[in-house]
Amino acid sequence: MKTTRRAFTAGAAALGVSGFAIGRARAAEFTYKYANNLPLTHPLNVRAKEAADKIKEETGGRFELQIFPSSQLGSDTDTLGQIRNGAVDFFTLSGLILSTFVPTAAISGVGFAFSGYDAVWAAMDGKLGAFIREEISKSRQLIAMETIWDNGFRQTTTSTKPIQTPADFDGMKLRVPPAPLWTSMFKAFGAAPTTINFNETYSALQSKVVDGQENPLAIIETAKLYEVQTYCSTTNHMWDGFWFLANRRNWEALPKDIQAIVAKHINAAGLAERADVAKLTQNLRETLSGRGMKFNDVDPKAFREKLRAAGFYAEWKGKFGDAAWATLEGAVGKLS
Ligand code: X2X
Repeated sequence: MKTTRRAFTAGAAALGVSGFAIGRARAAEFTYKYANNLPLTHPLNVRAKEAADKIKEETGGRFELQIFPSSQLGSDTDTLGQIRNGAVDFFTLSGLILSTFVPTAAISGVGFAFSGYDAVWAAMDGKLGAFIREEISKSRQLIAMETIWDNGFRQTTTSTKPIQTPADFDGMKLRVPPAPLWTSMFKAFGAAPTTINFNETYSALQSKVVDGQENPLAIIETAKLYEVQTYCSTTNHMWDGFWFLANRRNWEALPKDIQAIVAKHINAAGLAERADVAKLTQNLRETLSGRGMKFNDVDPKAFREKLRAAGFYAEWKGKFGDAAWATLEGAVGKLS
């Protein structure tokens, strides 16, 4: 939702009130809301705050970015509706959850697609990222900033047992984010996935509604999931990122000079956040072990074979279509 100082001043003039802002902090000409689902301590919010301060300074106070972390404005599912209708101006969201509106956006989450971060950034800052951003733009309601932010490679945690082989997933009540590809992947592993928005995940694990979940170590740490989970198995089953989305109408209502300043600082913050997540993750296995979590390493081959045998790759190649799948394989090589 945006308020412009011109409308505000016009309103004040109509009321015969002039110089309304005299003696008070001058209201920004544009005040935009940015929502996300992560704790304040996650590098994403640290860097977003830094960007907001730089934008306010460089626009001379004309643009204010109000940050609403930890799903304060609603769950991911709710907030996707709000950014589509313009009630929220910006929202960082996994492409897999976005895929309920822009189906192709889930393609970066295909199981075991990326061998490591070199492959991730070559793809997401290259043709695959451009392909997905174009699909988002075709939606007409949203645009995505050029730099995708890092969530990370996802690991599996449980309160009941370590995951050593795919058979350990059989029948497991596992929380997954609200996205068809997540449900499909863990059904293919043999689990019993339950869709729960992130803002209800801690309580679902605490009350044993579900026995496990999967997330990067930086999320397990900053969301304190180690308090309600015991085992962490390094399944590395997929990489996930956050598109910095804008409501198209509200973005286009900004003057071009302000758009340029906002985009510059948000994209720079995304790059800095990637480095922060990488640095933070380096020591998190030790940190989380110190908090009582029991780690085990997993050989991905058996898990990737389980997905192939279950028809997961064939299913999603059909859903995404040949052009998108060719763009993915062009970035990461043949996927079985
Ligand atoms: O919901 C999740 O698990 C999270 C925080 O990783 C995402 O936003 C996809």
